[in-house]
Amino acid sequence: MQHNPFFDPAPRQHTDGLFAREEVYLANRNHGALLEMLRHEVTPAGLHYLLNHFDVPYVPDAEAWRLHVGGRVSTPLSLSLEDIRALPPKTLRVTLECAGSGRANIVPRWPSMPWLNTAVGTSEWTGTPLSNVIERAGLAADVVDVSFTGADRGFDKGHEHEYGRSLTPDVAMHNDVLLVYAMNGQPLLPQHGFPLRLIVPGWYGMASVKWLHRIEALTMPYDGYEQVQSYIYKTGAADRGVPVTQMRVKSLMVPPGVPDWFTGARLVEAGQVTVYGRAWSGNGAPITKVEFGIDGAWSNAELDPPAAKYAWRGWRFDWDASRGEHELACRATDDNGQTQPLTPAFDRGGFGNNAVHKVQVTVR
Ligand SMILES: Nc1nc2c(c(=O)[nH]1)N[C@H]1C(S)=C(S)[C@@H](COP(=O)(O)O)O[C@H]1N2
Ligand SMILES: [Mo]
Repeated sequence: MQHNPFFDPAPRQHTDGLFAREEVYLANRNHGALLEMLRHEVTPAGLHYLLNHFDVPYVPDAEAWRLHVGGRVSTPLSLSLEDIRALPPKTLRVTLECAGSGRANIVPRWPSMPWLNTAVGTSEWTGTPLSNVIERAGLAADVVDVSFTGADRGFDKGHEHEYGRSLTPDVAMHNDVLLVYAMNGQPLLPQHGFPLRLIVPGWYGMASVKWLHRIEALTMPYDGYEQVQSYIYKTGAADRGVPVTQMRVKSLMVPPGVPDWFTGARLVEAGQVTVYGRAWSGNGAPITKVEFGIDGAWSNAELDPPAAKYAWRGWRFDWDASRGEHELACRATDDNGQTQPLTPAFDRGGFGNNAVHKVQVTVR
């Protein structure tokens, strides 16, 4: 490894103490959804959660942007946005969730972006299937992996890198994996990948590389930092781990009532209250059931009509709120029979926490 000033940082340790200044720094630069805005079926672009590892690249002139396609291809390409916009367009409504959403609710927690449970949003993503570009370049028969590199660069645990991820050729060639230039019908916002990003529907967000400027066809598995050292489920230090891929089944509710400014504690007036929420899963698996929990007793919520394949599904529950303290919860099940756990499983990096969402309320 090249010498760098962050080569041997003080190793981070799991903690269950107060949030550190470094976590607050990350939470200021990144942000989650506002749960009340789950009422929107498509998240307004400015309310979409944000997760950037490094600095947002400054791109003053999108027309000068080039996407380079190289490695083991028959025709290396250098494509402008105009070239990409000339390819057959496709729009998909896709729910994106950060694999670290819920990290701060795991005890002990990994010091990183301290997500509670709001790193999720749904957009109408417009671009062209990635397969259109890969076919034009032509993969050699011995290609086993395709890497995607963003224009943002920095360090993690002493490793300097541009943010990069890979997909196996079968996933990369799937018709729903998109090279995207528009979000909700508008050019991508700078923080969401302007001018060009990948969207890998059904997968946690880390696969959807922003500020995409290089695609490379490889004859060996890609060994970029974010692929092999970061997004791996691990239960212990010695665990070789399992790569993080598809999203796990999950649901969230719009907390009813009104909040206390500092604590966020909720106050609800007694009587009929409709509680709204959304549920989603990975791999385009439909949501088949959402249950609503009141002090540990579960009943079925009412589902909205089936949603777009990769988008969250709305649900509602009519709750007769009685005076006192209550714990509300929601729990989704998908078509594969997967159901959310009541409590999070431990994961070293804090990935894949799909435990049920609980909200404490006081009813007066
Ligand atoms: N180039 C680049 N792409 C990236 C990231 C990044 O830091 N750099 N973050 C990834 C992660 S971890 C997530 S969850 C999503 C977040 O996308 P959003 O900020 O548009 O919601 O982008 C992914 N793509
Ligand atoms: Mo993420």
